[in-house]
Amino acid sequence: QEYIALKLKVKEWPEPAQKILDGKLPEGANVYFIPATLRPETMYGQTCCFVGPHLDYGVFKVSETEYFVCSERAARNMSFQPGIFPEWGVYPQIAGFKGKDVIGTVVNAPLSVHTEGVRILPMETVKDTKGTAVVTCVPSDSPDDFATVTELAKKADYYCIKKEWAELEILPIIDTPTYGNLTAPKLVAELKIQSPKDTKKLEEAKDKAYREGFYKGTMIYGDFKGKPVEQAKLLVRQQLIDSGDAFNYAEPDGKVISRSG
Ligand code: ZZB
Repeated sequence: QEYIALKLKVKEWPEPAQKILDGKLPEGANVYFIPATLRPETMYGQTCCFVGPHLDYGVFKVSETEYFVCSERAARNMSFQPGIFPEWGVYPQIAGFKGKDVIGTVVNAPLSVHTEGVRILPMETVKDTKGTAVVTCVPSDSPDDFATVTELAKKADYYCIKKEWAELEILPIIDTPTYGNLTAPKLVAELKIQSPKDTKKLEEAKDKAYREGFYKGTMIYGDFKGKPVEQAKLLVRQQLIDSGDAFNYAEPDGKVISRSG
């Protein structure tokens, strides 16, 4: 699985995270949350970024001034890919926390219309066996993301967040013949998906959204407005890599590289 890993730079930590990180980072260090995505062309529509509240995360040193937040498993995989960590197979961890410790962190999401920054929010269905265990949220085009932000806004107190963190404007970025320009909200309504726990229906919605968006979608926002998604995907990917805001991240087959092997 060939993902693109995006660098979301931390602008402001919440108090629990500040305590955990106290004294562990050099002056002027930049820390990035690293979501893995298959849909770079949707990055304009990022409204937040998810972590699994009960999952473990590490802060890994990639250079004197750059630190990545992701699962240990992902850092290990990255250390065996060129151009990420300086030393092959080495991924120095300087701190660790649970996802819930960083809820509310403000990060800068590259290409997002929300240039003021977006929040790190909880998503119960994030898996730490896939990608980096950090998932950037595009509610216009990902049914899982739309179902989760809807749930978070509805039960903000229960999730210990501010309602407005989950209510950033959802921008149309891709037009499709079947679902219009807000594919995910449309599919969530059509399939009567009530919550992020409707996993079966969400699986179906994701499948439909992928196929429609990728093969029939047209960009209606950004530098490649008017181009088919199939082309724009490669162009946005390259743009993000050239600007230093992203890098390639390949997911090895779990059976080939296991934690013990
Ligand atoms: C932004 C985005 C925008 C995504 C979209 C999807 C869509 P797949 O096909 O099952 O491999 N993802 C990545 N890592 C995880 C994880 N650890 N746990 C849960 N979800 C994760 O799914 C890859 C997609 O699943 C990734 O691409 C990421 O969300 C999420 F408009 O990033 B995506 C129709 C989907 N649309």
